[in-house]
Amino acid sequence: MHERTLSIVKPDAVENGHAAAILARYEKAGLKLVAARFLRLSRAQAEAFYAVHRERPFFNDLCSYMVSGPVLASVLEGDNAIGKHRELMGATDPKNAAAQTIRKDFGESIERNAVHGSDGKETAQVEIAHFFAAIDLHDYRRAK
Ligand code: 3AN
Repeated sequence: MHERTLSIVKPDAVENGHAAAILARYEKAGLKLVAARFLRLSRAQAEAFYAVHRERPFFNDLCSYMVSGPVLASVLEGDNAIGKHRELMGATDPKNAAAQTIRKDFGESIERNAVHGSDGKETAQVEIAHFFAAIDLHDYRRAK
């Protein structure tokens, strides 16, 4: 199924110089970039983005980390883009992530785990809207 998903290269991976390598993995896997933005989140933006985790014990630390430096947000498109992206990322905790996944290769810890990826169709839509307007998303089919 043709899908779109949100990726965030998190502050640790940007700081450590892995942003381009991570985007290259997406492209190599056949996911197309339809939008990208380099930005530093405000505290309010990070809290809104992670609102579903508001009650979790790690919420404050997670938000502090997400505003600690710039991130590279992008929208990826392709067949089964959501599942494919999560496969490329690997398990939340890099220690448990399979070999050759992004989190295994670039993640530092369960919190500083290099990338974010939407976990379903509805969350993808909501998360994409946190960073991009409809006009920012390239439509390859219409552009042809
Ligand atoms: P995923 O990003 O794999 O979908 P979620 O949605 O459970 O995982 O967690 C969102 C983010 O919260 C993770 N990417 C990670 O940065 C952070 N996180 C999750 N669990 C923990 C934890 N036990 N301790 C610290 N941070 C966590």
